[in-house]
Amino acid sequence: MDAGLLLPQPDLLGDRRLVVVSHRQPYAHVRHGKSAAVQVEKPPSGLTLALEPIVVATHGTWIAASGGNADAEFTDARGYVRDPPPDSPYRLRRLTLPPSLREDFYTGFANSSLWPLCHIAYHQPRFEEKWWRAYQAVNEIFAQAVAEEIGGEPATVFIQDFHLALAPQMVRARCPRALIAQFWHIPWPNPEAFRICPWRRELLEGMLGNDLLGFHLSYHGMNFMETLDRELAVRIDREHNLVSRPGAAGGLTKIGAFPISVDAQAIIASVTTIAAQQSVRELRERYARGRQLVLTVERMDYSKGIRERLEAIQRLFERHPQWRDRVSFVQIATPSRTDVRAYRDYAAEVDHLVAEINRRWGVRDWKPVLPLHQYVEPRQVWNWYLAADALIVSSLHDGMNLVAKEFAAAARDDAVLLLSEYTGAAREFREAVLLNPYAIDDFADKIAAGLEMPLEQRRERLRRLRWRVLQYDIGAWAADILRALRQHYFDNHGSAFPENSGGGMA
Ligand code: ADQ
Repeated sequence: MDAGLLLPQPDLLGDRRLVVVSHRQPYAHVRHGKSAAVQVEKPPSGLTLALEPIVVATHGTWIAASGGNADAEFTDARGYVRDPPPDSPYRLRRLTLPPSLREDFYTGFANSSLWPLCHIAYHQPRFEEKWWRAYQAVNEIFAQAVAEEIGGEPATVFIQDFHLALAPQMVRARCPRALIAQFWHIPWPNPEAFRICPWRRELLEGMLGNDLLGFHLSYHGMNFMETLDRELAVRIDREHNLVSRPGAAGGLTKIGAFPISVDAQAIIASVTTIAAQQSVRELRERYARGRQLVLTVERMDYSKGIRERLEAIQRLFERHPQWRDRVSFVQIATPSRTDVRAYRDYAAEVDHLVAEINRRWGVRDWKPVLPLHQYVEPRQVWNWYLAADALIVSSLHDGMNLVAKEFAAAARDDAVLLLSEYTGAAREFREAVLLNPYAIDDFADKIAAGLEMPLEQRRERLRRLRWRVLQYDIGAWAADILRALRQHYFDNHGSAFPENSGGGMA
């Protein structure tokens, strides 16, 4: 993929270096088995797939926590990867988090406190003092690494997600010349939901270290400002979405909405190759066998509504018997956060439900649900999209949902997208069949309606969805954020970046 094409105006950064900071690294060195060769693996994360092209296009540096079991063999003493793989040609610095902090930070505060706190999916967050301490300590480690990377330079620091809510303020304290932006990839809940967090003020203060704070939807940004209004003594300019803290160090924080997207051109280029077409034929021969093939792709996560969807599939067979033995549901779900008990329990429940449906409704050589609970290479995921007659996204709450957008790029012209109305993507994708995953009967009826939709309507809807994802792709998202950051700087300083000599990023 030519990442340079993705960012139409690379000089949006001026001469500032770009440093991307995320907990998850964009790729890991992994060895499966003692004598096996080391593989470079990219995680099934919307976040890293979205950001890598931007770092390549801007010749930036990425700072992230080490995660692969063979990472150390490929990094120097300071944690820099020695020979980056050809498709990830940029500087990656891996931080080795102390084992004593790792679990409390990641399994604890990030995934058992903040994730359920921000997703209103009726899963109760837990708060433990030691998790919080680890979260603070890990955020300090990241901030220190940024300071080592940029020193006193006027760089642009782009921090990712809910793992690093405190880092912006910590970076600001160490690097006063840095321009700091953060993108929050998950929803921001309403103030009532957020106020159960014992450390809510500290989190909010950390995030006010940003010059620019982005959410997928303006609704999330409004929730954030409402939360600030309740919790901190801030001044909020709702006309311009600006927040200031009288007397506090740092400046104004601009809040913006930037709906993340995908590299639609790269996906289309990949699925139109001969190899992809061959793979699609094989997938259909093996998994559809003359039936409708309905696909789902997600991490194994309770917020994705997998249990609700399986119940809706049962209900489909009860309410619409004409679909028995005529549709196969292929469920691609990567095991995720398996250190968290709630995730292990959820995966076991999903397995149980799948077995029950297959026992009850399976006939001869057909099982209605085919679970593929494994990681699948991105290009093969895209082939699956092309092989499918329909895709269901059943999230109970989702910041955006990149799977829906990838499907819109890759799918056949007559394929159907069934999309939970509680995803950020539903705000843009009006042509999808929108569904409420909590309303099981209606969910089942929507699946039937999607499968029975007249051909012309399917084509028209998919054409529009594809247009949307081509119009606003990942490059447009990145350019919008960088442009907003620059505009914000201009509004506050009355000039574009002063250190910009107009030379661009090359
Ligand atoms: P996620 O919750 O991880 O992302 P999503 O946006 O759907 O959800 O991105 C998942 C990515 O992983 C997609 O690119 C998908 O293709 C890939 N993937 C999923 N399952 C896979 C599998 N079994 N094998 C291989 N690849 C798989 C978070 C937020 C979202 C937000 C993104 C980006 O929760 O709301 O859209 O970040 O901001």
